[in-house]
Amino acid sequence: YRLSKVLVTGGAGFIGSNLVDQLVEDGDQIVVVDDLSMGLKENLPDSPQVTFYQHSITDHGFMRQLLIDARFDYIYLLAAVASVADSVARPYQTHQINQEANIYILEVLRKQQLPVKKVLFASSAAVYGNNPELPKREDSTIDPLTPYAIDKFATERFVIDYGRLYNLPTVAVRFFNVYGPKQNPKSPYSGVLSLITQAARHHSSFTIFGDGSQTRDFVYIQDVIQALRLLTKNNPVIHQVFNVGTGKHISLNHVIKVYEQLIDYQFKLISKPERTGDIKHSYANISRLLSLGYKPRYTIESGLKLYWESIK
Ligand code: UD2
Repeated sequence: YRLSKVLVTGGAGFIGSNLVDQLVEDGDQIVVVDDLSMGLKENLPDSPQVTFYQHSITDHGFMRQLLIDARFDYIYLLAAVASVADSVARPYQTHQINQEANIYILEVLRKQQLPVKKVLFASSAAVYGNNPELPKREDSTIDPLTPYAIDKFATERFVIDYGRLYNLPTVAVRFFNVYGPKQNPKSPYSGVLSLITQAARHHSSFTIFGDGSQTRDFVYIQDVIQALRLLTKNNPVIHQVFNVGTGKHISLNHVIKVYEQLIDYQFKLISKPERTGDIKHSYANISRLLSLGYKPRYTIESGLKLYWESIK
C-alpha cells in the first residue's frame, strides 16, 4: 500500500475527492487532473501528497506528457460529464470527454508500454436503461438510451477489451445511486439525496417527481471507496465489470421519512408529474463484488446521518 503513484481524473469531483482523501490516508502520491467544470478545488485535501492540475483530460499533449513523466501505478478514470441531461444537451462534447479522452489515455499506456498496475474506469447503472430485469446483473441486457449511457457503455467495453487485447490490467465499475459528503447539488439533475439535503439545509421546498414510490439502490460514498480500493490495490482481478451498490432498494418516500426522523424536520414537499425517461425501480445484484470480499457497511440511516453532519 505504501507510496504508490496514483492518477485520479475528476479528482476534485464528488467521488474523486472522497477517493483522494482515502488515498492520502493510505500514504499514496496522488495527481489530480480536473477542469473544475463540476468539481471544486476546495474538495481536495491540503496535503503535500496531492498535486492538482486544473486541466481537461481532452488535452492530449498534456495527458501524454503527464502519463509518461509520472509512470503511475494506479489510474482512476473518474472525469466525466456526469449529468445525463448535460449529455443530451451536448452530445458531441460529452463524447469527447466521456469516451475519446479515456481511449487516448489507454492508447498512451499501450504505445509507451507504461507499467501500470491497474486502470479503473467509472461507468454507470445508466447502461441498463429501461431493461426491467431486477436486480441488475453485470450480464443483464443493456439498453443505453442517452449520449451519457452510450459513452459510458462503449468506454467500459474499450477499457476491458483494450485491456485484454493489449495486456493492460483494467477493470470497470457501474455506479448505482451514490450519495454523501461533497456531492454537488447545483443542477436539478444532481443526485436526489443531494437535492433533499440542500432543501433541508435551506428550509426550501423539495419536488417529488411522480408518487415517490420509485426505488433506487442508494450507496454511501464510503462503500464506493471501499469497492474502488478493493478492485485496484493488491487485487489481481482484471478485465471485468462490477456493479457498485448495496444490493438493496429503497423508495424515495422511505428516504424522506427516514431523513425527517433523523433531523427532526418536516420537508416542504411539492408534487410534480413523473420525470420523462425516469425508470421506476433500480437496484444492483452485487454478488460479483461480494465474492471479492466487498461488504457494504452503511444503511440509509447511517449514511444520511453522516451526510447531514458533513454539511451542517
Ligand atoms: C441516476 C444517475 C444518472 C443515471 C441514472 C441511470 C445520479 C444523479 N443520476 O439517475 O446519471 O446514471 O441513474 O438509471 O446519480 N427525483 C425527485 N426530485 C428531485 C430529483 C429527483 O423526485 O428533485 C427523483 C427522480 O425523478 C428519480 C429519483 O428521484 O425518480 C432518483 O433521481 P436521481 O436523479 O437522483 O437518479 P436517477 O436514478 O434517476
